[in-house]
Amino acid sequence: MRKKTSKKIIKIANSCLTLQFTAIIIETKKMKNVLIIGSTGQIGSELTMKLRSIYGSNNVIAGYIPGAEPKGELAESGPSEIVDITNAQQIADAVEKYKIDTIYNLAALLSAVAESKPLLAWKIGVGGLMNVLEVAREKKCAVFTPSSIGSFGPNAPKDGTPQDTIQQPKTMYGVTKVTGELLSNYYFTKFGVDTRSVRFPGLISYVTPPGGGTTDYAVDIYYAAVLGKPFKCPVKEETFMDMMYMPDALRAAIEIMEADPTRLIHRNSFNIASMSFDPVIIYNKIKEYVPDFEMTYELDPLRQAIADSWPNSLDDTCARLEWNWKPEYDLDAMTRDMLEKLRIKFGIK
Ligand code: AKB
Repeated sequence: MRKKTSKKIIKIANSCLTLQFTAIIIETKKMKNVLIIGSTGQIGSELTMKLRSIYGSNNVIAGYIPGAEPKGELAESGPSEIVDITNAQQIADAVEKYKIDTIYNLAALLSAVAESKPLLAWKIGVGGLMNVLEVAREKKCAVFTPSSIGSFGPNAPKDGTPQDTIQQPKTMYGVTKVTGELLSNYYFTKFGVDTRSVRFPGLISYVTPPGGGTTDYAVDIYYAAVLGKPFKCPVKEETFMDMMYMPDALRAAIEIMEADPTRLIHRNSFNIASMSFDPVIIYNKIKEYVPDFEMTYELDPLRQAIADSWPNSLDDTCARLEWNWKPEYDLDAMTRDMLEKLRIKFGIK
């Protein structure tokens, strides 16, 4: 009885805070001119469009590397600039030219591909971040650099992994993410650079496919279901990982940068979570809407080993308390939306 009452009070308090927070975003947008490094990737392509819709098309600069140029709406809706994260001068020039106050650093190799290219993963993830932080220190920019569930390793508690716990990843990806968190905190405490971050789970979206991640199967499975193909799952049953629908992830990336700094006890990086499932759970959910969908297993030993070293689910209490983080999509809502949007994308009735 007592438990129920206190839950209710927390719920009411949280919803009050949400209202108050929404008002703060509307009244005082802190980001004026934003540079996205890695704007054509899985997160960047959608975040750039979302930021343009909030802050104005000309105020959000799509940074890209040759060979990964913005296309279509992304190219037409606002300015873009070649910004290779491994080239500090290019970052500084873009910041100067567009009077940038906030940098979204989205350049990275995902977990599975980083295992085959560890030096490049370090060069981009850590060397690139140092370039961004140095420019940010000189030009007084705020910096968002995503971390990941991959920043934890097998020594962290598996379920409800706490905000502050052992981070001893076994992958190169995780090593770069933990290093990135430490460097970002260092630049905040030492130089006052306004660095902020969230630990993203596997991100699911119908827009730009991910490339080389361990959680990619949770995107691929929807494409197979919509295209009427059987799906070969690369990780085995009971492999639980945190996942999130892209609209929630984009909101998190924006809300953390707009959050009231006086409330932030943590900075780099916040656990955020919305759902955790294994292949059986997502398959059964899709089957509710696509009854003849079929899945078999064809294990990828690398992805399985990486997934086994990661948490099953994170505890995101600190993000909820310090900046009112709250996901909107659960597995069912995400599945309905993914299937609908992919059917539209492929012209399937
Ligand atoms: C990956 O699988 O590498 C990423 C991640 C969870 O950071 N999606």
